[in-house]
Amino acid sequence: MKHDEDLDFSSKCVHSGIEENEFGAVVPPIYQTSTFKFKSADHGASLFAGKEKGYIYTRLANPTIEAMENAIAELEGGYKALGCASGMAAIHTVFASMLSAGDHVVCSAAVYGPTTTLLNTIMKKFGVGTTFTDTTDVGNVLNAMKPNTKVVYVETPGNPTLCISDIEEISKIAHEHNAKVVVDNTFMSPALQTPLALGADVVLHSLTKFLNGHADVVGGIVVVKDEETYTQFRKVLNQTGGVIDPFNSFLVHRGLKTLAIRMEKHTENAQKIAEWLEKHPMVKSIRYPGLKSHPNYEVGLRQHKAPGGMITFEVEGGIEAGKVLIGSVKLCQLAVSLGGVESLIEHPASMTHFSMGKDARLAAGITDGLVRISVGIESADDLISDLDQALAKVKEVIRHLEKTEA
Ligand code: LCS
Repeated sequence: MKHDEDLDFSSKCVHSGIEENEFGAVVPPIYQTSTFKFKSADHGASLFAGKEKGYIYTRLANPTIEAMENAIAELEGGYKALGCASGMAAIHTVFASMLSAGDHVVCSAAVYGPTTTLLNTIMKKFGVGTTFTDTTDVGNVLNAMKPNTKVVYVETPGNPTLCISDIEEISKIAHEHNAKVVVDNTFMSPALQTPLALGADVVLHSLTKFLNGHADVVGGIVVVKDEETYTQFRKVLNQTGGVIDPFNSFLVHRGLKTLAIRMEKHTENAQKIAEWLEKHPMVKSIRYPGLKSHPNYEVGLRQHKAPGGMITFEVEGGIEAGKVLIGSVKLCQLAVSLGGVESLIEHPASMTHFSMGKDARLAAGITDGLVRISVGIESADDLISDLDQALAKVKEVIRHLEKTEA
């Protein structure tokens, strides 16, 4: 029998975080309780004083939440994890724990829109400055570093441009400048990329996406490397209160069991669809980390195990044509979010990245015509035939417009 740490990733997905329980239940119970009874006044006081281990109150700790946290910490190769109410709560927990007034952050230009907004509004209000830069070029990271830079924040692949930043090289630069590296690993999941092994200090996720995988939970997670960081972050999360609840933790833990096979199928489908789209005459440009045409293809090959389930592309005919496309798909659903078993399509400029403003969007390469697909686990052929009929509609509309203009 292999030691736990030698198990294959797919075996870890099924077994991580599962402890023996009273009745031998194969699936751990849901402790849907806000509070825990003390055995005596002295016992309560001793738990509060940290003299004894045990549960007190679910905002501070809960066995169902902890089981899910331990599973993800193991999959990411970290020390421990902190379950948060959403991906944004995870990002806020990280910033609030690592930064003080007067500190500076270097952040990838292409990140989830509200991450940009959080840094530009709330963190700015508390005296934290940010330089946004294209982190796919490590030279830009070096140029952006200041004596007060405490955090280099990287999302890779970036939402929605799928640009890839070199975690190992960026970590070297950050560490030479006494700054820590935080990676948003939402688009890859630990099945495909483990940033801590590449030198990052903290990794976080929107659990809402691939980790849960079934579009029925909003949650977030932060994974850290050592006890000191864990204690520092846990204090902030306990005080600010943005914790995940037991039932959502249970659902995420259930979703994790199939993470390895889901990511295989997402990738297999996305690769087929991207190769098909790349050859389609109505597709003006396409970004997928598994295509050789991707500008950071080589970094991707070094850094991730597979290119994942996200594709962005632009159709001929600009923003209006893009709207026709997303309004014409039938199997793909027009919705934001990503990483679930069902395929979703959206328009970043008017939806997920609207809050950034046009200038920041263009600086990050998010053009108005860009369309993003989160490829699900349906049949790739069915998805291709859906996109084919939608692209045929785009062609019809463009022809019609050209005729009326002529
Ligand atoms: N990080 C990334 C890379 C994300 O894509 C998202 C959400 C978050 C963090 C925040 O997570 P949440 O608080 O929503 O759990 N991304 C979304 C998207 O692209 N469409 O809708 C949500």
